[in-house]
Amino acid sequence: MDYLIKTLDEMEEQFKPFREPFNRLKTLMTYYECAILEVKTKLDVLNKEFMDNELRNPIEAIKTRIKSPASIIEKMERKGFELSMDSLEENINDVAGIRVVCSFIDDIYKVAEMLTCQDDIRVLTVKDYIKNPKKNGYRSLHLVVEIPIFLSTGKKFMKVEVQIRTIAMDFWASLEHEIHYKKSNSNADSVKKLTECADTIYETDLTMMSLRKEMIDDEE
Ligand code: 0O2
Repeated sequence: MDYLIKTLDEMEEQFKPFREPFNRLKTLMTYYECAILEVKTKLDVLNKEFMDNELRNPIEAIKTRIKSPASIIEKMERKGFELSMDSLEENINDVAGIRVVCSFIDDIYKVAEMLTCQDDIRVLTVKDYIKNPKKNGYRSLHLVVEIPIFLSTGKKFMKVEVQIRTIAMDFWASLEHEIHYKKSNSNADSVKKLTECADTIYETDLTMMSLRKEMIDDEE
């Protein structure tokens, strides 16, 4: 027993240098979780108001996630960033991620505008992969925003990445993420087929949007 206690004491001593960074990381992750809650509440409020005014929800689903430590480290190494807590906060924009799935393409831009015009939101970057799709056909609107969270010690701005896309774009991206994204053994034929699927899906999205417009015009 004495032996065990001695060993645990030694272990505690050995792990001391890791305790401080580990606690800091845990706290930082909690802050990112709080930032997600803030942005998600804003989106829920907008969706409810939209339902009240237009009798439909522009937002089909909201998915949230905190990036896993393994994925954070992989990204920092891939992009050549220093592996430190400050570098993580500074360089990794998508530790807190929110994916907003909309019904129609024009809903994406409505939701983005309604969110970013709020005066406590700072927009850091906008990447429009719908107007400028990636070579593989990936389409989505990416916003990196900063939002204040109110802690007992004061206000802290946290970064959140908001990805907004249609149901169809989300279907493609989810499957492509599983089949191909980040995989090194890419096969030219499957890449080509995935791109063709993305383009077909986009055409369908455009058709769905014009069908909805025609229906609205007929009703008026
Ligand atoms: P994961 O596993 O989804 O978390 P930046 O953040 O601006 O410094 P980054 O991260 O290259 O640079 O930005 P970008 O292009 O906006 O991409 C961020 C995220 O978008 C990715 O995060 C993916 O979630 C998604 N994404 C981007 N391109 C693709 C794609 O071709 N296919 C799929 N399925 N998703 C994509 P991660 O961290 O790379 O991956």
